[in-house]
Amino acid sequence: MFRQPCSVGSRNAFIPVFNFFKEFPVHNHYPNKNRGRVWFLIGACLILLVASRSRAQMIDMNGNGMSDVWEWVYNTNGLAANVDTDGDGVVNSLEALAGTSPFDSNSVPKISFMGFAATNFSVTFSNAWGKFYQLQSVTNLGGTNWVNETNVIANSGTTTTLVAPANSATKYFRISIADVDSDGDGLNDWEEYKLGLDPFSTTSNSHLDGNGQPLGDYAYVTNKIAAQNVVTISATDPTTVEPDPGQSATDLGVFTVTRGGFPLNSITVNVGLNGSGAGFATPGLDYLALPGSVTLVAGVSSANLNVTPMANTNLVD
Ligand SMILES: [Ca+2]
Ligand SMILES: [Ca+2]
Ligand SMILES: [Ca+2]
Ligand SMILES: [Ca+2]
Repeated sequence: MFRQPCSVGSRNAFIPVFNFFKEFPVHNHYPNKNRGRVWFLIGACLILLVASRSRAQMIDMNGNGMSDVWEWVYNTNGLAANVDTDGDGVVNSLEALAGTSPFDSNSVPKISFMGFAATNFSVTFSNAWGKFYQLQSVTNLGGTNWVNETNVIANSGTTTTLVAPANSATKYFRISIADVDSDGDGLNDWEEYKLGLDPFSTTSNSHLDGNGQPLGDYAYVTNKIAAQNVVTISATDPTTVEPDPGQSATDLGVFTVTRGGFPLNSITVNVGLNGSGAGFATPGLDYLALPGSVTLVAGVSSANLNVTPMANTNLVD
């Protein structure tokens, strides 16, 4: 389905081979059925709605049609799929497909440059590693036979450039974004990059299964995500000794706050004491008071809380 194309403007005179106009974003609505692919159109100011091929594999343990990895990365916490939360023209389910943030209108499939030089048309756009981008063209606006000009799975930098020959009097271009599972292990390439895995190896997690064989990446990820952000605290160094008056503490106690799963987002863990009075050490008197919370930023799975004892000042000679 097409919207009417824009009228031909003066830019067309400078780029006679391509009736293209730099008018973005053009991706301001999508049908719900378009679940396997995001399109953003270049080369003409029209909106394209396209039925999709089947979706590539992804981790979707909560069955909402959006990658659980994407949900954790952006902390979406039950965000509706068919709503455009940040108002950038892309509904959340398609932000998930593009690997962009549903809370940031600047995080969106976006063209940063396009140009026509000699015999080629090129377009540069912000990328997400592991996404499959195709540059496609059609020679007339009503046409439906889009031709794949070139494609790439992004795996470097922050932008990708695709180039197609300018070999027709008129060409309209679009870029499609889709997930791809290069190694067929059930995790798409974008997820594997986000989780620090190799999208071209099914056993890249360095763990062994119960039989001593390399653990598959899919099992590894689903096991870990089942414990995503489950927090535990342990006394990694359970004893500490108060120093003599005038001395600094040399033997600290240590609590370690650890979260399960992958450290994809920042979380703050509240910590508290569960006793006071006789028999309990007193903060600010027996030891330096502990903070009331610990923040584990993205990329960090655990943090230590040191317990620093204070010198006895009430010793009786
Ligand atoms: Ca999901
Ligand atoms: Ca959006
Ligand atoms: Ca966005
Ligand atoms: Ca894979």
